[in-house]
Amino acid sequence: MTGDLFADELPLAGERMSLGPQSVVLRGFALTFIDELWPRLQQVLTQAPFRHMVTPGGQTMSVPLTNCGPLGWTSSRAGYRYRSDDPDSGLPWPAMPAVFMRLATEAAAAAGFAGFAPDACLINRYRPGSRLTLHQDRNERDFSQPIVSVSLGVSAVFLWGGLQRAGGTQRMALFHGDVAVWGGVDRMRYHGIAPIREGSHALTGSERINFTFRKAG
Ligand code: MD3
Ligand code: FE
Repeated sequence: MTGDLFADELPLAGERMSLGPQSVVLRGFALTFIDELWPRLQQVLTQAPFRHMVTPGGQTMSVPLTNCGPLGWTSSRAGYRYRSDDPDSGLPWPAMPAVFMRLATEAAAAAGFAGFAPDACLINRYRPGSRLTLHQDRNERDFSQPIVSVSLGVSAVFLWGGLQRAGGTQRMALFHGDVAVWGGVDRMRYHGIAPIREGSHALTGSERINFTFRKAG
C-alpha cells in the first residue's frame, strides 16, 4: 500500500508535461533504470554519505546532500561552489555510475538537448517537512547547458517561477521515476520544492531522493 499524497492521481509513464518553451517533465522516464540505478546509489552513499551543509548565511540546510562525478556542488560559510573533492573526506567524489550518465544523456536527448555530458550529479535527500526555498541555479559555468533532474520515492510539489523572484509560482507534482529537463530560455527560472508531506514508498520509505545532473565546469 502506498500512503503517497498523490497516489490517486498517478500520471501515465511516457507522458510529457511542458513547463515552459524549453523545459519538460518526462513522466516515468527513469523507471526502467531504477533496478540498476538503486544499488549504484547505495555504493555512492557508502563512499560519500549524505551530510547537512551550511549556507553562506550560516543556516544548516534542511536537505542533506552528496555528489558523484568529477565535480560536486558544495555550500559553506565561504559560499557555494563546485569542487572535485569531498570536503568531509578529502577524497575525490565517487565516480558517476555509467547508468546515471546514460539516464541523464538519454533524458536530455528526449527533451531536445542531444550531446548533454554532465560532469556533476548532486543528490538531495528529502524527509517529511524538508523543503527547498525558491532559488536559481547559477553556480555553473555555461548556462547554455541544460539541467536534468530525476525524482525517486515519495512525490513532491515542485514550485516553478519566472526569471525574477517576485511574480508568483506554478505548482507541479513530481512522482517516482519522473525526469525533468530544463534548458535554454527556462534555465534561469526560479524554482523550489514545497515541504515534503508524510508518505511512504516501497523503495525509499518516507524519503524523496532527487538527482540533479549538470555540466558545471
Ligand atoms: C528549474 N533541486 O538542487 S530539481 C537543486 O528536487 C534543486 O531536489 C530540486 O533545485 C530537487 O538546485 C529541484 C529541479 C530543478 C533543477 C534545476 C533547475 C529545476 C530547475 C534549473 C532551472 C530551472
Ligand atoms: Fe535548483
